[in-house]
Amino acid sequence: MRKVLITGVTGQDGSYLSEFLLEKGYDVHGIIRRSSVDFRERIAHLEGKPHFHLHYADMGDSMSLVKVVSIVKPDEIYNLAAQSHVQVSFDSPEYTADVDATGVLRVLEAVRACHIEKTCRIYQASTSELYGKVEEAPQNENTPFHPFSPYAVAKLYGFWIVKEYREAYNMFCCSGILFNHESERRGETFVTRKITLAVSRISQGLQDCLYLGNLDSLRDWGYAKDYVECMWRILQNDKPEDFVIATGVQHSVREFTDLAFRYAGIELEFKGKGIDEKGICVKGPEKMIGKTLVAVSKDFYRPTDVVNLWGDPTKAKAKLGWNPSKTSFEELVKIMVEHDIAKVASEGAAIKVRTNLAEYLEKGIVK
Ligand code: NAP
Ligand code: F7E
Repeated sequence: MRKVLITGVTGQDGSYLSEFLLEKGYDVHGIIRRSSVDFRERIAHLEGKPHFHLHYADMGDSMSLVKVVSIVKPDEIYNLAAQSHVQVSFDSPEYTADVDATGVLRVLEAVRACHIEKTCRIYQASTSELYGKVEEAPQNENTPFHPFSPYAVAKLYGFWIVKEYREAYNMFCCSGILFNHESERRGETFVTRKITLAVSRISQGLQDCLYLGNLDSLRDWGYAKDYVECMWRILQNDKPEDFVIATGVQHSVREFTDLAFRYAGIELEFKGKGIDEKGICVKGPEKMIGKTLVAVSKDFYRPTDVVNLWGDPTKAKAKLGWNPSKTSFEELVKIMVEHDIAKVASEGAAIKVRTNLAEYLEKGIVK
């Protein structure tokens, strides 16, 4: 039975990848970090399965990583753990560098320290944020990098150290340069999930208005469930290579918002420009008509923003046989809205009382 170690197993991608690899017949080991509360919502349904195991370690602690690698002796490692929020990387740049840059080095060195570098294949979660202030569109494996946030700069180190270990030590380690991928398990402060949760709350009378930052920002959004399959395919390739994983289709934050509201039965008209732009309800429940349901807040603007991400998945299609069009943009938005409408219907009132998260998000206290 092949053994796999996943860092970031509690995250969006880690949870889908665990499900995928368990179905493929792997013995799946995941790294979790110590916390004062046990809150592992995304993998709760996997805990207790005979081939799903959890180990404590931290990306900031090389000894803990060496210990887990020496116990598991994995055939494959998927390094997904990261401080993954771009805005947070402006607030905590040093921590982001430690986890997202040096953390990658710690994983590679743990593999060498355990003498499994000839047999263990390593996947590194690289990102389209590396293209940052883009120099061409669409972006492919040969497009120059121009990182445009502390997160992207840290991930650039991760990308290059993986390439260096491949060349210096002949290790099978490679990067998936993944464009944004979303799902009903996406963290609640990333823009897509923030939108689908807000749409669900607004449509159920639990929130008045959704405040966003740059509505013109363009992203190539795919479905996370489809993308984890590609991570696995990258490690099954004959030789270690880096791949762009994207849908090849681009949409703006405004388009995502508009469509999400439509799936909840509300039509918007966007009026005004920049900070003054508003999304006004023109069709939907009577009491909402004419109301501003979307507004722009400077709180959600970034010091530098990446605004034109558009991936070219030609290489992944040709060499890995991966299908980038499995889930369309429209299907993705629908899946997320339908999920969140049901979630808010069952928990909405409780959420409001418990944390006022909707209000925090609305006022920009949580970004
Ligand atoms: P996510 O939901 O934010 O999950 C991040 C994971 O990393 C969580 O399991 C988190 O654990 C763990 N982690 C963070 N700091 C850690 C530390 N110091 N030690 C151990 N574990 C730590 O991210 P995701 O969306 O699944 O993304 C997975 C990876 O792909 C990340 O590296 C991200 O940067 C990269 N990426 C994501 C996208 C995307 O669109 N989703 C695109 C390109 C690349 P806790 O649960 O304990 O916080
Ligand atoms: O922002 C704009 C924001 O935070 C997308 C991570 O998984 O994908 C993710 O990073 C865009 C940006 O994701 C709001 O300015 C407008 O232009 O959802 P996001 P991201 O920054 O693209 C990449 C590939 C990763 O690697 C990362 O780990 O949307 N935007 N208004 C907003 N963004 C947020 N979060 N909140 C807003 O209110």
